[in-house]
Formats: sequence, structure tokens, C-alpha cells
Amino acid sequence: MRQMRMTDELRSLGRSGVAEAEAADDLATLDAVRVAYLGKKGSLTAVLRGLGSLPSEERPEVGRVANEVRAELESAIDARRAELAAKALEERVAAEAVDVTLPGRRRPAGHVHLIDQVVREIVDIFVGLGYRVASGPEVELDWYNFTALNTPPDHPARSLQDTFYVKDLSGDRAAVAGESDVVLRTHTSPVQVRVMESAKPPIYIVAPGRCYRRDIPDPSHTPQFNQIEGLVVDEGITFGDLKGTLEHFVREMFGADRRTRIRPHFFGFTEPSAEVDVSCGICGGHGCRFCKGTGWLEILGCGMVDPNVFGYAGVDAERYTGFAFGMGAERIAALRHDIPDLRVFLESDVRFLRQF
Ligand code: 2NL
Repeated sequence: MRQMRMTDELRSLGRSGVAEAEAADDLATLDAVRVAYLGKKGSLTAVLRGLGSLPSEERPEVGRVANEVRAELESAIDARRAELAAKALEERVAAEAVDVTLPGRRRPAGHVHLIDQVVREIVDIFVGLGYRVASGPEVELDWYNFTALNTPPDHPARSLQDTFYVKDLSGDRAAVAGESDVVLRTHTSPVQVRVMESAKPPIYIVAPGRCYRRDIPDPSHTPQFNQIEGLVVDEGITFGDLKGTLEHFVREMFGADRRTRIRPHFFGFTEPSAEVDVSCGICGGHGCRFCKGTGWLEILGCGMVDPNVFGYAGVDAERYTGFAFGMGAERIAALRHDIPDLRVFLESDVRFLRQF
């Protein structure tokens, strides 16, 4: 009778243990079930401990059932543990899976800035005529930027209002009257002076690059801009060569349907000097708001190199003549695309830039 009760009790304990193990939703709960039944202070362990106090004839049967129940419970716990581990793995695989067949995340590729596109286009036209590309420092000596270009010491372009002066902290150079002789170049002409100094004619070069002037930004001024200058030094170069070259340039740049006009002007480094206009592409030359009613758009300045400049740069002015020209890349780009404000070229707003 007691034997019957004990084995029933054991089997019922086993059943509830198996049920709890099967219901366990995670490994921690499952382990708690194992401890509660099979641990040192577990309920099944307690029964097995009590075996000793049973009459010897009952012990084998109760012991056999107790071991059976323990084995069943252990295997139920092991099975559930395997199930939970498989489920956990499955969840991890699902959560961390990488679908290698998905398309990659596209990085926006970007492109050459409109100003550099225009600079390259202009340079290419002159390269097509046999010119070489020259470059030089953006931080320049006063001598190359002004003096060698025939710009007198009292010229307003040299003033602190118009030019960025670089403070010389090296202590090498004796600053004149406390003023620096190092400037941010205000044009790329100094590049050409350097070429004339170091190379023998014939010289056919273009000098594209960034320049700086102390201007308050407005629709037609930015303190930083890009200039392309050209220089030819050779025997027998005439104003006719200058005109023919620049007419070719305007045709290539703006199209054969546009007309050019050249009118007298003044620059300190050329004599005679001129400005070149292209007929307005908006009104076809009849006059509109874009060309301020004139029918013409000014695109560059030019002239025959002043013999004084040759003198400064070490070119024999008796033997050689030459012409030079300069244009602003931002201005050309603005005319080309009807952009009314040059400041947009420096703002780096991709909504604007990606249109080109
Ligand atoms: C303009 C006008 C010009 C030059 C630049 C030059 C260079 C040397 C000698 C003589 Cl090394 N001249 N450059 C000549 C005439 C005009 O630029 O309106 N630029 C935006």
C-alpha cells in the first residue's frame, strides 16, 4: 500500500516535472525546473534520499520507479534544452542573416564641379591650338603679382582694400614699411611671368587657377574665383594673331552662330589692350535684360604684352612680341548657363551643382 502510494507519488512528480520542462520558454526557466526536481534540494532527490528508510522489500521497486522517473525527466529536460537551443539559433540566423543577393547601397558618385568643367573646356580649346598648361603658387610674391606686371606701387589694386596680404612669420624677409610682400595672387599672370623667366620663347601657354581679391560678395563678385590666362611670346606675333586666336576661341566655346566684337580698353600689362564681347545668346544681339540692352556680353580682356613686362621677366623685347588674355571662369559659366549670381559656385549646394 505504501509502496503503491510512493510509486504513484513518484510518477505524478515525474509527470509534473516533464510538463514543466516542456512548458519552459527559455533556458533559464528550464534550468530552474531541473534544480527544483533533480537538484540537491530537489523534490525527486528528496524522495530518492528517503529510500533508505523504506522496508528492504519495498526498496527495489520504489528505487526502480524513482530511477525510471528521473531518467524520463532528465531526457525531457535534455530534449527541451535541445529544442530551445535550436529555436535560439534559428532566431539568431533569421535576425543576423545577410542576403547577399540584395543590391548594394549605392553611393552618390558626384561629378566635376561646373567651374572645373568650364575651365577644362577652355583649356582644351587652347591645347587644341598647341598651347601648354602652366601652373604656379596661389600664395605669391608681390613682385610676380604686381611689380613684374607693370603695376606701379601706388596702384589701387595693390591696396589692402583689394588684395589679401599674407603675414610673413618666417622672419626671413625684411618686410617693407611693415607691409608684407606676400599676397594671395589676384590673377594667374604671375604664373606666366615665372614661365617667361625660366623658358625661352616660343611660349604658348594657358594658366588656369584660383585667384583671390578682397571683394565683398555680390552677384558679380566673389573673393575667390578661377581665372584662365593665356600668353603667347614668339617672333613676329601681331594683334592680328590675337584677334584670330580669340575669335577661334569664342566660336569653339559659344558656337558658330555667335558674333564677336573687340573694343579698346586699358590694362597696365598690355599695350594696346582690348576687351572681347560675344553677341548675346538670349536675344541674338537685339538687346535684352541679360545683356542690359546692349546685345553684347563681355567675356575677356586681352592685349599685346607691354615691353616693360618683357623687361621685368627677362624676355628680349627687341626680338619678341606677344599677346596675353585673361578671363573669369565663373563669368563664362554664368553666361553659358544663364546663372544670375556667381556666389552659387562657392556655396557647394548639391541641389544646384548636380544640374550640371
Ligand atoms: C581680364 C583681363 C588680362 C592679361 C590678362 C597678361 C599676362 C602677362 C602679361 C600681360 Cl604675363 N598680360 N595678362 C592681359 C590682358 C588682360 O585679363 O579681364 N581678366 C579677367
